[in-house]
Amino acid sequence: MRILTTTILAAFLLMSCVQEEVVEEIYEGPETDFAVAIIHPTEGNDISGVVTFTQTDEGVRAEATVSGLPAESLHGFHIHEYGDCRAPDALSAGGHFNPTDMPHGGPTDTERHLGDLGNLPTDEDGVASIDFVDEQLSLRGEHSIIGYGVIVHEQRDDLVSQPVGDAGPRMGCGVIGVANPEF
Ligand SMILES: [Cu+2]
Repeated sequence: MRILTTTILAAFLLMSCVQEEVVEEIYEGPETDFAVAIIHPTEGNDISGVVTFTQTDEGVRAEATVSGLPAESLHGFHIHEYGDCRAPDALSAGGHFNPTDMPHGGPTDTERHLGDLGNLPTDEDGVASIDFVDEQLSLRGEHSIIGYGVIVHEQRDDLVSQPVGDAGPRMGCGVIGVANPEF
């Protein structure tokens, strides 16, 4: 009887060890070098666009083309904390992606939300095209941007006002997904 009890105890101990190991494994998201977000218009707007993110040795290269915006103007451009565009005004995407708990800033500031990508500048046709490398972004590890939201705002981000740069309502929303590298 004692042997049986000891055996059962040993089995329980072993099981709890195995369980702990599983719990301690940290999920770091999908391994990819290419991500993409399709920008859909919020209610009452007619913008559309594509944003791609490519992992490089220097950081993440962001390339965006967004059309249907007002001509010759600046529009706040951020990664937001939820990849959730369900609300007609895209407020479901929440605040800025800010896993390092920093104040709002511009993309070249050391103190910034990781999601602070600055502004999209439009041409005379209301089309914004940008291509830059963000040294602080990553498609890997615990601060990976995969799965979060991309928002295009109606107003200019002043890069200073807390917590969101006074960029106004959201004109477009997209979700950053793993891109097909062969597309
Ligand atoms: Cu924003």
